[in-house]
Amino acid sequence: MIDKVAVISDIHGNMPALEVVLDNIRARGIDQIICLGDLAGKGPHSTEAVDTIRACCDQVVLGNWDALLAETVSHPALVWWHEQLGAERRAYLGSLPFCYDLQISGHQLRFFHASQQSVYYRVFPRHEEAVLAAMFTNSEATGYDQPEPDVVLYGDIHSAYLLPVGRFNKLINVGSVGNPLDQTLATYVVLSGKVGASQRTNLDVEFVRLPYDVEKTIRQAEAVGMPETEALAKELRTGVYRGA
Ligand SMILES: [Mn+2]
Repeated sequence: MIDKVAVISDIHGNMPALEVVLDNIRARGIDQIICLGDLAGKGPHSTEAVDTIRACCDQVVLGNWDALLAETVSHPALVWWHEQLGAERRAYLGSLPFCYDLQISGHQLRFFHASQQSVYYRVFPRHEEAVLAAMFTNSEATGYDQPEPDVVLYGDIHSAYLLPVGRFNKLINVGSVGNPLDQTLATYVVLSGKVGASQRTNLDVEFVRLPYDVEKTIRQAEAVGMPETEALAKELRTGVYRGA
């Protein structure tokens, strides 16, 4: 019996994208969902995204936007999302753990948002080998209780990839559900293997890319007067980061 685990990240308040992904997960009979953070902010449906993720995910870890929006904010755009979420959802976001560890098919997997250091330390596949290798080490943020992983899954950069690091390790970015910056498709990963098994067998990694109604998200952002709607619209339509 093979277990299937969906790994989703960076929803950023985009419900049309999240709904398409969750429909796809249900259709595949996947029974476990892990979310790598950035539930809210940037998109128009922060409250619905937080409530949906909370209800349907087995594990959720903290993202940089979650950490930011959980705090008192002064930037005018951030205030809009901060107020929309309300105190109870902000407390939930602020309570999310930094990382999650799981053994599948004899592999030690670690899940976090951006890097082993911090939700604010961003790692791209073009980074030097030492930075990539450090992703597989224990740190103050991850804690030192768990064995170091040989497979790391993260989000944050909104661009999916799988890269071997050193001889034995695999670094996987699961891409973004609601704000993809590599293609204009909602992206997530399906892992297939034996959850909890210490014996080494095959761990399969599948990247899933799904079209969704981009224009619906943009129309709804415009309708509620969301800040920075134009920048988001450009990103959703082109898959190119606003700062690029
Ligand atoms: Mn993000």
